[in-house]
Amino acid sequence: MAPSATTTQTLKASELPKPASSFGQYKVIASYTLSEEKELGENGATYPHYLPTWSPEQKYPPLQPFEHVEHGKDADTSYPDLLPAGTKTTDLTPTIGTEVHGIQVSSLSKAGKDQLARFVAERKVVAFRDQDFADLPIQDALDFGAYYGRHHIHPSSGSPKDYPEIHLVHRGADDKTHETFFETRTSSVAWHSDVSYEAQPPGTTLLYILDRPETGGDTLFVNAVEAYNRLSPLFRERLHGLKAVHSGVEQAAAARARGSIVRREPVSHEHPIIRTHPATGEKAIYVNPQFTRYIVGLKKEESDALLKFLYDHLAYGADFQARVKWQPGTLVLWDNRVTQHSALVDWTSGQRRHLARITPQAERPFETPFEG
Ligand SMILES: O=C(O)CCC(=O)C(=O)O
Ligand SMILES: [Fe+2]
Repeated sequence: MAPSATTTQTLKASELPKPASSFGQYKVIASYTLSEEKELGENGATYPHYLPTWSPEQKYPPLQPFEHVEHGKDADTSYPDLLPAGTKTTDLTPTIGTEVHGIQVSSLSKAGKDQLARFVAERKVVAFRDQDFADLPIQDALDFGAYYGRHHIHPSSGSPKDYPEIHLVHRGADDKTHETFFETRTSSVAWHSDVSYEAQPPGTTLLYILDRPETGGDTLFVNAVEAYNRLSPLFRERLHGLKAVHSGVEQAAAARARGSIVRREPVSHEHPIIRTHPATGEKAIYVNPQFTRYIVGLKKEESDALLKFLYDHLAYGADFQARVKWQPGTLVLWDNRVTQHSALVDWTSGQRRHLARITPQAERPFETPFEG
């Protein structure tokens, strides 16, 4: 008989293939060595003071509860200060995403900032073009963001020197990590809601571009309210009252395993799997495959199956998702309570991608009763 192309082989334990990491390398969760020559030299980063640093001296105690003030509640929903005459808005899709031209977010009045929180909660993600955020002193950008809540300091991501409140996304020029990443993974899509393991996860969240590839590196968003509304009333009713555990332990362990820093010891928290938005009253699915571990009270197989259904439902819902294309000067805000997002690593041009996130924390997730 002709030899089969595939033959059984016996492997020693040391030769066993390594399982793919559950943490995408596209997401900066651990330090790496920056190529100073590439990042600081000619054609280096446009905003070198925003290059990532990881300082082992940055050690913080556990986060304490604080009272969140939801400014979106106070907003005039005709948006006179946020979207005055002459502003151009274009919806990216019917249920999620709007692009805005013609206003400068950093100059908004208090009323305008309240309207911003509400508009973002309603539209889920909003891209403001031609913004000056990247050119402001970092402290001014942080002072603006502080209106929406206490700054979250990420346990392990890179931050600009002396500004641990800024979370950086950075892929340097000529970075080749995608080559190894796609040896073990078919796709870079990794849906998540940011740091949902915290007791009070972020709400109104800001992300602005510093450097970008000409094409590629878009960010995907999904509307978790619409995802909830698409479910049958019977199914929605069953989800109410359930809680899930979200854990930051594995992210911290991955950072440590890579020799990186952990600024604060990791935590886990239980959150309702359907949460209500404090300003809009909308209900959203609040479980995500990066940080949610299991549903409390279910057996493992039951919890795994239900979570997989919810993750797939969110991931397949291209008819309630939006894709943001970054342009120089783009500032994106999303409401992290009612959306999930994913970076995309789909460019191989070796062009730098560099973004800064400001991450105000919000209320402890709460649920209101099923309404049919
Ligand atoms: O790089 C991106 O597009 C988004 C990264 C991300 O998940 C974040 O900053 O929260
Ligand atoms: Fe994120």
